Amino acid sequence: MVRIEGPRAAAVVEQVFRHVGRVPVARMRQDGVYFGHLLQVPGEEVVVCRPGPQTLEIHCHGGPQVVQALLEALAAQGAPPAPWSVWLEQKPEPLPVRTALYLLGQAATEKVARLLWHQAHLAWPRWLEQAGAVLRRGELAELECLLREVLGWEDFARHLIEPYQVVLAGRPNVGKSTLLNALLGFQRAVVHPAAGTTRDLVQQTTAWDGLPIRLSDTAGYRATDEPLEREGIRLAARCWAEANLVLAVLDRSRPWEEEDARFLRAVGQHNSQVLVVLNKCDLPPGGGHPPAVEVSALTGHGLQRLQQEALARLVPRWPKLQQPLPLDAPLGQLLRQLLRAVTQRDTTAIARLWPQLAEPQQPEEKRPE
Ligand SMILES: Nc1nc2c(ncn2[C@@H]2O[C@H](COP(=O)(O)OP(=O)(O)OP(=O)(O)O)[C@@H](O)[C@H]2O)c(=O)[nH]1
Ligand SMILES: [Mg+2]
Repeated sequence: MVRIEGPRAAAVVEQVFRHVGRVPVARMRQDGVYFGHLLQVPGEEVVVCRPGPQTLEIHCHGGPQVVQALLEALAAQGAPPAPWSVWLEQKPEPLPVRTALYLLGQAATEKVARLLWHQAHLAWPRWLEQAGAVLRRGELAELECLLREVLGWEDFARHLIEPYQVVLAGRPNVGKSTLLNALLGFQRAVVHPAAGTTRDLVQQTTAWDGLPIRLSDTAGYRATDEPLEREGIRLAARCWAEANLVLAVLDRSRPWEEEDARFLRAVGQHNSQVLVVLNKCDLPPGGGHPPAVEVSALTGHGLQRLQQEALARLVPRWPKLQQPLPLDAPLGQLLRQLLRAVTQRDTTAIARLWPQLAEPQQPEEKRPE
């Protein structure tokens, strides 16, 4: 589908399309549908729709050659193709709406896409209208509440696009790499009975309940003099620290040892978000382990429960579909500035900031394509 927008849209389409009944495109009413032929591609039947006064759509069913020929014909009429991001920049939409539409192009799952679509078409337009009315009535305490509620979702909103970092940590041979592969559903990392198999970080992005998750497998944690392995362990510890959640994997088939306690303490020093996982529950228990999520990376037992528990830690609450979200850093920053102005009852700053949020804006710099 090729969309033609602008005051000359009908005149341009007239030069590339002929209606079967020879009715000029200019006479087409809004939401009308015409059937006809492309003039530049003999025999090519297309449907033309008019969703808006200055917007026409040409629906082709040919292959890429037909679309290419159509684009060239349109360009020759003074309607060059525009990359979607450039097209979006020109839309007279308020910042939150445009942000949602922009991020929609980066959504990695259907769930995120649906959420962002709702942000653009329902959640933000409704909120801006409601908050605008509150502001006009001068109810600043109410506006403050509305802003605080939106800003409460910053962490959730950030991870619609940026994956949550989930790291597999553990002593050598507990089955971290096997667990990574099992959680991904394909073999990403090398698995071997020898301890100290994984040295480097092995990362792969997946989705849990429609949210992007980056899983990292790390080198087994132990005291060693081997320089390469030490480097791997150093890298692992850094990865633990940066994670949103650490899955601390223990081997349930071996008896609990002082080394396990030492490992858990080390993880705890790097990150407070730790979920203990007892792997190899298909084997008889070694005994002495604290209660934790039990899985078998080999048979797949308990993996779903592990995912649910991990996700519950990452996302303690889900927003309602109509809840507006601070979708990216610039939007979050603007909302915080506005909140500060509202809290301080600084009407000059509010008058300056509110239009930046609620009124259609042209950005100063172009985003990358
Ligand atoms: N029975 C059983 N064996 C498992 C399970 N998970 C892993 N293993 C075995 O344990 C051994 C070590 O598995 P890996 O996944 O390489 O362990 P790792 O923790 O990544 O080890 P390093 O990379 O050395 O730190 C392999 O022989 C696996 O087949 C499990 O759930 N049950
Ligand atoms: Mg490994």
